[in-house]
Amino acid sequence: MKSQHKTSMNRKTPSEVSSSLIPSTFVSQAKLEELLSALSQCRSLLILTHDNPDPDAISAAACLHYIISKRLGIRTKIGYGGIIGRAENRAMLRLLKIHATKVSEATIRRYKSVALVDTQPMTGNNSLPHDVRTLIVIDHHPLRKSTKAAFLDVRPNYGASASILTEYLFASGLDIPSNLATALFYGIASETQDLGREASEADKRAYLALFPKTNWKILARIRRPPLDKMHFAYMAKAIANAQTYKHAIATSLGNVEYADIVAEVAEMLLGLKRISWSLCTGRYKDTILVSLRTSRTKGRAGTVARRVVGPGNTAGGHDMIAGGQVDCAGKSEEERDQMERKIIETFFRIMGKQDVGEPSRLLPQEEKKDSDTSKVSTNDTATRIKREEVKK
Ligand SMILES: [Mn+2]
Repeated sequence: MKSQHKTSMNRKTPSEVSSSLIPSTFVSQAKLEELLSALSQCRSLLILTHDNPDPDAISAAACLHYIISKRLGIRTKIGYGGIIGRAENRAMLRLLKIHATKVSEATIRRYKSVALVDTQPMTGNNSLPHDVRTLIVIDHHPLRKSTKAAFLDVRPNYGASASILTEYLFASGLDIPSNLATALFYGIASETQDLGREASEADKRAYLALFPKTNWKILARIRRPPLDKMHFAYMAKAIANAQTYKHAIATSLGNVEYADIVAEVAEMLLGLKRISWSLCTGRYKDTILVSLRTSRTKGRAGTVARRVVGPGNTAGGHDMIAGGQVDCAGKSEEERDQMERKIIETFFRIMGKQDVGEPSRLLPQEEKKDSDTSKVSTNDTATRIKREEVKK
């Protein structure tokens, strides 16, 4: 069925695809009305994403916000629990004028109605208190048994939540502002690596539908944002600490100022020749964050991530991208270092199966310094840069 679909699509020119395939295969009006009627009793809505929202989550939330405010006039706010640190994501918010704010648990509790986008209750990557009910869940991660909502649209076969929301947007018949189209296009493009990673036919359809409305100049500025010195310090530390083992690479960042650098590093390391798995750890507040990437299309990275963090901790993901969290509250810095090391050891053990063998460093040690001094100096650099940035 899937391959038949593919063949028929290949025979068409792009314009035929956009005119014939898009309207009939997108979500129906009825589904959109179902979404809107779930909100009939509601006066204000909080759209909550995961704690460190990526372009997929940000654009999906912005799209839901747009549809709801235009169609129902409900006061709607986009919130997240963590921090948006990645330069691309900050540029996205700024250049596309998307308003998303950090929300505390108390703020979340003030809202009677909450919509979760690109995440689900109790996944460990969002700040929704476990006793707060969700009105709406729209996501593309595998459906959890515990996920309940008045309106639920979870499609694990989609590569991006932005693709799901694009369908609602087209079904709504509303004007599509260029900023929103650009956000959704970037959401799909970055989540699927330009349709090369975990993208389905549905993602391609959404991508094509948004293509003519995308602002390419703004998109180029989002993709190449100015980077602060911190970014380079993290990259330096990631590379200095990186170890390889068979077809896997892993590194630890220690304390980080923003969580999404952990995913950024995991993605960067996957670029190494002959490597098909990468992992990065970093500590943000009282959590050790784990980010996992693989180039294997059926890699079941989510399953590997759950084994890496171990029982009692949360993890999840798709075939090629996954993440997890390990609680480290009450632990000393030394114990936290040790926990990060243990995560990497477990990862390498999984990668090596029964085989023995030692991981080796990505880069040879610098000869003039011993390992400890070089480690301390990278730490110092990061701290010093942070101080400088704060002064500015
Ligand atoms: Mn996503």
